[in-house]
Amino acid sequence: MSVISTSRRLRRTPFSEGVEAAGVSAYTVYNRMLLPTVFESVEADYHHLKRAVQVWDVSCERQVELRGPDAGRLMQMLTPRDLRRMLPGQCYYVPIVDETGGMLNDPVAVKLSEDRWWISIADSDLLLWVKGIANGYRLDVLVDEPDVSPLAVQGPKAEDLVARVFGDRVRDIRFFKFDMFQYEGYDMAVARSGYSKQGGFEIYVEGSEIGMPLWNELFATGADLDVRAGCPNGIERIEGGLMSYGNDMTDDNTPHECGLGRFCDTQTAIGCIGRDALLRVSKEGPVQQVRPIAIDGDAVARCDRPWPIYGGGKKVGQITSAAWSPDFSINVSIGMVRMTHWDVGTALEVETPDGMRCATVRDAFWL
Ligand code: THG
Repeated sequence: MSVISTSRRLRRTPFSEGVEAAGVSAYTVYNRMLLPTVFESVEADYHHLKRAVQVWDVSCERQVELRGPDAGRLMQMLTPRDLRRMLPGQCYYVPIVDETGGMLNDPVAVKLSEDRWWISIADSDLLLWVKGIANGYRLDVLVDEPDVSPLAVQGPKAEDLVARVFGDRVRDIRFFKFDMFQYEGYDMAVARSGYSKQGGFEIYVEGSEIGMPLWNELFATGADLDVRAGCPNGIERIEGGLMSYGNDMTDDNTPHECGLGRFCDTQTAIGCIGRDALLRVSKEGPVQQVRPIAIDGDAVARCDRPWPIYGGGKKVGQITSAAWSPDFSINVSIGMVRMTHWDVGTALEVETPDGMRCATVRDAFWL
């Protein structure tokens, strides 16, 4: 593949200078912003992430801010997850659905206070949908994209590194909760969350100008922890079953098809715009669903288009993400599979770019 030309439309981030100095070797585009995908190599980055600690420029996880008396009401209109028991200081993984129950995004909702929320979005133009709803329903709420850029610190040594910079109080933050900290006079929400299964934190950096000072401090303070620049890792996230919007799911899928039924309370999520549609489809249940799938043979190619899945000679689904896993010595993948072939242990065939491969539906890759 050739290179992508940059311009003002492809936004840099407050940390781009540091990412470049650290020797980034590939980017993708996410919410019209640069997102690093490789530093040393995807495999070297993977081993390092599981062993030490990495700092990730995930500024592309843009925030849609809701501010005003109707912020909570608007938030509940967007998702079938029941938000009534959510408290300030909590983060919720929330499916966002349209009027047909189709997935528009799968962000993390951050409740700052009753009338101030951030929606930390995956790769789709959610701001436009949210502005449209707020204005169409004449809600008393401001909707915009603030100058907030998440910086993730991930890996087994993440807690030690973040504690050195923000103090031991970060150790008390529980999974999917956040607390407020000061850095050089700037208020920052620090959450225990992130797009890996290795544990870690996300720092919501408000004010681009404080980005590089914080970046540099993390590296200076963590030298003995072997801290390196990293990024969401294509192998590790498939192993861990973390879904990628636009890859593993689109607006053609319901949350239930995406395996996100556990984040839906469609009966009680009063006000959710897709509620009626979801109540209708959830009566019968989904006819296809996302599954972890092991693909036999040596390392597969990069999955940049869906690979057809066959069962008994008929097409029964598609693989949407795949990678060779060094730790499990199999190709790990995520696919959407028809009900007739989604049981654990079902034998399948996958049409990869270099030929047919045998494959098996798995429970999870670590089982
Ligand atoms: N962090 C923040 N914003 C984000 C992401 C993130 N925006 C884009 C993208 N990632 C959104 N998608 C996800 C997908 C999975 C998770 C978070 C965001 C995730 N899931 C855990 C899981 O499925 O095991 C835990 C979910 C839970 O139990 O609540 O972490 O990573 N700020």
